[in-house]
Amino acid sequence: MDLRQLSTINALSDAVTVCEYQGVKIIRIIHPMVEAGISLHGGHLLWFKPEGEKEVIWLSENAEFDLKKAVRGGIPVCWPWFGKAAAPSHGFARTSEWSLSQHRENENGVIVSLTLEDNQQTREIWPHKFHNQITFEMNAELKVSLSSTNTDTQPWSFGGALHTYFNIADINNISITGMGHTYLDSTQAGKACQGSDVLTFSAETDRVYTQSQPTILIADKNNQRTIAVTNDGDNAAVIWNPWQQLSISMADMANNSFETMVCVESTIHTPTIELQPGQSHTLATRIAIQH
Ligand code: TA6
Repeated sequence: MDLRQLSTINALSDAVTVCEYQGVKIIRIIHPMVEAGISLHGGHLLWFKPEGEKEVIWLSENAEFDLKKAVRGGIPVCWPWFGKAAAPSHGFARTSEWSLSQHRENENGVIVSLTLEDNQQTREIWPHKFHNQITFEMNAELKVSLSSTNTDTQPWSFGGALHTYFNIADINNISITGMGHTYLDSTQAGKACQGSDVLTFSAETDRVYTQSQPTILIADKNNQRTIAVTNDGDNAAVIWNPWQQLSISMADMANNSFETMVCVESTIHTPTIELQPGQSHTLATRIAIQH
């Protein structure tokens, strides 16, 4: 199914429409500068394509839209924890229903904001009150900002990630720079390791880089472009490719589709961030294409 071709159920403006796929509401952006899709389930960006560019974000051809699990690909919002720090893995935000709170557009692009607040379901998993707003600024670049506010009477701590899956031509012919040298290797139970300046891929890679530069560059040689990822409000950059064996074990990934994706994630890992009542924190990622 090509999600870009879904029929419109509600036109909100010239550039912003609502469509639906298997019960999942998708905010679709078709603007002279950019095309994008954002699922209200998970507050999850599914595709992003600036005019004249190939898809920047990878979405699995076997992605499952069932209003239960997180969609494989796009930008899952992992919150209020990263990974298996608690259950469910990567938190509940990526499987919660977000609300559209704002959309704006002009000739330069489109801005869409969604919100998620605590409710009975979230409090059963995590007993705190919060207000989350995620804002997608879409033009030739994409900026995603997740702002979390403590609306409770007690402090709480959180972690998470904007778990971006990037679309690349061939994992065997990309290199990543700017992620720093120091990392925890999740394929070796979080062992602290030292790497080199340039990261290339030839096996499963799952690393938490703790001293990244502000901008990480993915040189996608076969696509003749570089994707620049500038993260903010994070304390780690997670880089992940499952390689073949793990892909085969995942029902929502085609066996060889690991070849065309890599995750570079703006992450709050360790330490987590404590917010006092009324305090906010913004985790962001800015994605730009360079030729
Ligand atoms: O960010 C890397 C990671 O935590 C990996 O360990 C891998 O499990 C991946 O995320 C995907 O997790 P998911 O829960 O979406 O299958």
